[in-house]
Amino acid sequence: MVIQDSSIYASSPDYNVGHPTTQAIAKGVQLLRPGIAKESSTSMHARRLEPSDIEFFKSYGYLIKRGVLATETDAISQANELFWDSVPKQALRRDDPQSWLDDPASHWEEADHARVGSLVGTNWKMRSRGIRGIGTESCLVAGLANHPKMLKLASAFLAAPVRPVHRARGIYGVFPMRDEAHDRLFPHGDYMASQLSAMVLLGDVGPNCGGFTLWPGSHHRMHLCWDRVSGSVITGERAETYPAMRDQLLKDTEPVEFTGRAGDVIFWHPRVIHSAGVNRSGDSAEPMVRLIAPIDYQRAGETYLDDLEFGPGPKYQWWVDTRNVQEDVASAPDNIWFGWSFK
Ligand SMILES: O=C(O)CCC(=O)C(=O)O
Ligand SMILES: [Fe+2]
Repeated sequence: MVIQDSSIYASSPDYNVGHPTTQAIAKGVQLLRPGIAKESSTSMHARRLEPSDIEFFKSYGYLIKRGVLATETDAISQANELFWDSVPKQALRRDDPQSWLDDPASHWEEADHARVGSLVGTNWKMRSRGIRGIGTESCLVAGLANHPKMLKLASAFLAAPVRPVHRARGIYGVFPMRDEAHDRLFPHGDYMASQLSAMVLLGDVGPNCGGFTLWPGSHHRMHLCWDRVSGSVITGERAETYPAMRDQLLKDTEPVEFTGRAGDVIFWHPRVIHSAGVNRSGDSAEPMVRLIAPIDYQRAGETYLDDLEFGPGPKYQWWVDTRNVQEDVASAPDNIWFGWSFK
């Protein structure tokens, strides 16, 4: 049963800070410099999942599909308007880069973080609670997440019809900033019980402009650190192996950032280690704000469960549409692709 009434949890934090994925990165772990995310030879085929796409996704845990939603210019421009219209007191303005460059978070009062989503450093996760909260607007849900091309691609990955999406996570912005103290990646894994995740570009994003950044191949390395194949839970010894595996990955693997044009999509394996990128455009002639819509998919017709201890559910990760499912199985060395359309 998915609990609909979230009012009793209205004052709980967004995240479960006790979740093993949130353990700090060990001191002395040096992150490698990000490169640019690669494409499969068929990334330009926006309508189908080709065999070369599948091979690429299996190896690296991500797949770029160019231009899938490029024709959805109304939905994309409405999403951009929604973002800028939601800024408290219009303190950050779309056509006024000077308004963003000095500590954008200074404009958020205490109540704004809950009302329009938290802005920490340069990163605004624009979202809000409630069945009509930010993330549920039709430009995001009908216009992008449930667009027939997206549902078709998602079901080609998941070997089943996908459950229609009720909400995107929201709109996530990365502002440029001159203060180098904020020039950092925050690598982590999400615990949203998603079976397939996607980021849709809501504007053009060049290199070093805050592109969604991920560590290729990390889905393989992290698979056994989770209790089940897609669920949110990590217990027992895995609570220690998770951060150890992640830190080893960070030491030896070069991350890559997703660059492209409005309407391009990156599909990613939900166990991939990732981060928002660093937006250095503040020092360039054309400062820009990076905007994406993060979306999560799962198979239709499964038995969905709220997880009150780990999330997602009304208490933690309420902005996530995906849920744990009863049909999920224990993770094992040979079952990373359990439930996918390929082995
Ligand atoms: O904004 C991004 O690029 C990544 C956001 C993210 O990792 C998250 O919120 O889980
Ligand atoms: Fe994340």
